Parts: sequence; C-alpha cells; structure tokens
Amino acid sequence: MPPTGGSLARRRSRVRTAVTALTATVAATIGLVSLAGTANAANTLGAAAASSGRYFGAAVAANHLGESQYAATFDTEFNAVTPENEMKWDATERSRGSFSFGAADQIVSNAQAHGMKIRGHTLVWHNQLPGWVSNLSASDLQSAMDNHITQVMTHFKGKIYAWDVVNEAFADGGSGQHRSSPFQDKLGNGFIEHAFRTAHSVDSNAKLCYNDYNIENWTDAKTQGVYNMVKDFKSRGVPIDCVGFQSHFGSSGPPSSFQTTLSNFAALGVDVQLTELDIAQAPATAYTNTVKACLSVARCTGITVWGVTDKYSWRSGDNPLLFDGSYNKKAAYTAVLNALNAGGVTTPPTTPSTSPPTTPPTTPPTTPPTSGPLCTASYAVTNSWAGGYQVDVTVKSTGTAALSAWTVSWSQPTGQTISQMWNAVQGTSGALTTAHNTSYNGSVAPGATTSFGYLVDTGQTPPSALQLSCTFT
Ligand code: G2I
Repeated sequence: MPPTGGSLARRRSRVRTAVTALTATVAATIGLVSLAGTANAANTLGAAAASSGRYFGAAVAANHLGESQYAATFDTEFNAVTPENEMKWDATERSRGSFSFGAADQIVSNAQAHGMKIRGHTLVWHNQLPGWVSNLSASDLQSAMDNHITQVMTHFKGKIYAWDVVNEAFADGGSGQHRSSPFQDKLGNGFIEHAFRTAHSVDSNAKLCYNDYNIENWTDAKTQGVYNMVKDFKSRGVPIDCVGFQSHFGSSGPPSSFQTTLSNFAALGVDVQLTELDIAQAPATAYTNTVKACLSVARCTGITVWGVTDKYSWRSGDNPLLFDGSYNKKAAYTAVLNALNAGGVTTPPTTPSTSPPTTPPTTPPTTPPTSGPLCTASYAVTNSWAGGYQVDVTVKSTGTAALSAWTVSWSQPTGQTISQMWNAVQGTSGALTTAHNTSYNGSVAPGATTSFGYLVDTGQTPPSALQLSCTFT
C-alpha cells in the first residue's frame, strides 16, 4: 500500500538502503517456474503473459481501430500487436520505389501509446506481392528485394520487436523443399539467407524471424525442412533470431508433438513464437494445450492470436478467436487467461547440479534487525548462452515490518540493454537502472522473498558480480 497523508514524511525518514554485493551464481539446476498464483492473478491476457516474461498479442487491422469496442478490447487485453496486412509489400510498396506507411504507422503509434511490443509482418512473401515484383529479371528482383527490406525496416527502425523477414517459403506436402515463388524461382534457395543478411545490416536490434504455417508437427516434412534450414543458418552464422509458428489449427488444436517441436527449434539457439494463433470453433482445451506448449519452453517468448474478434477473422465461419463477434469473452479466453496466470518455464532446463545446496550459516547476522521494513536484493544468472543471458533477482524482506513497496537499482554495464523484464517495472534513476515492484508483488512479509527477472540478449556475457541496492517503503 503506498504511504498516504501525514505518514508520508515519517515513512520516508524510515527508508533505508541496503546494499548487497553479490557474486553471480550460474544456476545449473532446473528450469525456473514462475507462478503468479491465483491470489495475484492478472485479469488481462497481456498482464497474465507478462507474469512469466512473455507477451500476448493480436493481429489488428488499422481500419478497425476507429471502432470503439474493437480498440477498447485490443488496447485493454493485449500487450503486443502484428499489423494484419499493413506492412506487407502490396501495402508498403505498391509501385516500385514509392513507399507508403500510413496505415502501418497508425498501428505502430497506437501500440507505442500503450507500451505494446510490435511484430513486423512481413518483408519477403510470395502473397500480397504487387505484380511488378514478379515481372523483374533475377538481378533486378534481387535489388528490389534488398531495397524493399532496407526502406521498410529503416522506416520502422527502433520500433519493432521482431520482424518476419521471410514468410512461408517452404512447400506444403511431403517434399520438405522450398516452395515455388518469384523469389525462389529466380534467386534460388539463397534468397532467404540473403534476406536475413540484408535485414541484419539494416536493424540488428530487431529480432529476425522466419515465419510459416504447418510446421507445428515435429515429424512433418515441412517442419523438418525448416528445422534443417535454421540449423544450417545457425551453424554458418546467418543472422536468424527466431522462428514463428503460425498455429492456424483445426478444432482439435495443436499436434501432440507441438511442445517437442518448439523445444527442438529453441535448442538450435533461436526464440520461438506463436505468431498467428487461431483454432476452429475455439475449444477451450485446444487453446489451453497450445498456450501450455509455449509456456513450457523457456525460449517461447510470446503468443499472438490472428485477430481480436471473430467478426473480422480471416477464417469467417470458424469462430476461431477469443472474443466473439460482439466482443464477449469466450470460454477459450478464460482458459487462456488461467493458463497464462499459472506461469511457465522461464529458463531452459539444464542438467541438475551434483552438489547439494549449502547449509545456511549458523552464525547470527552481525547487525541486529532494525525495526520497520528493510530489504536486500541478490543477483543470480540463471542461464546464459551465446546470444545473451537471463538474470533472476531475489528481493528479501529483512526487517521487522512488511515491505509495502520496493525498488532495486544497479548500474547496468554499458551496452547491455535489457530486452525484457518480468515481475517488476523497469525504470531509471539518473544513470542507474531501476526495477520497481508491480501491483501484485510490492508487499513482502518479514523474512519472505519475491523475485523478478530480466533478459539481456544482444550478445553479451553477464557481469560476474553486480552491486544491487534495495530501497523500500
Ligand atoms: O491467411 C492467413 C494468414 C497466413 N499467414 C500470413 C498472414 O499474413 C495471413 O494473413 C491474411 C490476412 O489475415 C487476410 O486479411 O492474409 C490474407 C491475404 O493473404 C489477408 O486477406 C486479404 C484479402 O485476401 C484481400 O482481399 C484484402 O484486400 O486481406 C486484404 C486486406 O483486407
């Protein structure tokens, strides 16, 4: 509870700062499961997903944002967005060299005003491709593709969390090969790698994804074709950061191997995301199974449903979304919310530690407990890989009275940008990075702990120690 009225000055005078210098410990034990718990359950999809460091987005169409119920539902429930059609080639470069971004900008501004993540969709795709592109010679097509990627990514630079650089380049059926398209037919398999390299040269901060449908079942030839491509890219240093599984499912939901598929791709060193989820007739169980598959994979960073309301779904007649045509929440909505609130794995499972935990020190603390609230914060690197690392910070209430709010601050090493923080709100205080409690974890009883986490994934290794200050009220 925040301090009020006359108690404010007294409470401020009691504020103490506890500084703890801690050595990083790499937790080589088990995956961390974040449980939001029912008492503190979030009541929107975005907030519930954020409790385990993920996003929950929707595809939106700019021309519906003026409809009040559409906008209110979207703005309230979701914390990420994908423009459904507005960033595609036929919308952004209908005639060669002439770019228009108006409708996409509208979606981007709305998203930024609400602090949402934005997925860019899509740079290179054989559909919604203006006729002029298909008529070019190979060398001209190559330069048109490079220019398209460059202009579009430059326009949105700094605003996009992840780009679908190449969409749907693999064939359906049993071949496991690339599909025929103007790009494939004139430039060969190499067009995909070329597109990723070009994208990386334009905006190396956006996550660069390959996105496709019918790659959710592990044994399918198409899944294997994409997997082998990503494996090859990673082994040769082609800059790919993520794979989007569109997840357009029939009423039975995801294949039973879906989690395996997500885990196997993640093990290649890419994030995985569910990018266009919708399920015929929206059965609650099918939605729950889908969400749980993502939550069980640490590098499954978020889920996007392909639309806000059944009314505007591309699958008219299937009623595949979480809100019906009148914006009522469906049973699937509640199922998804509950699944998200139950939390998920936030670090990849690693091998169990062979050494048992050390016993707590038997000597009493050297300083006697102060009356009133007090806190300390400790830092542990729970995972690190070639592209970054993940940190868990434990805030401990060490005084005789409960904390009602806390802020942890530290000096984040130069260049080590935090891309995600969960269970705390990131801020700054002068040159320091701060993490303030959320609405649900500010009060901590004496002796109890709470924790938050963050991700740095721009290629750095974690500092071996970090001095953290915990300030409380
Ligand atoms: O087809 C479902 C999705 C499959 N994966 C890639 C996604 O980009 C794709 O989205 C859909 C949109 O949801 C539709 O809204 O892509 C379709 C086109 O490939 C979109 O449909 C088009 C209509 O075909 C056009 O007639 C219409 O002008 O939407 C356009 C804008 O409303």
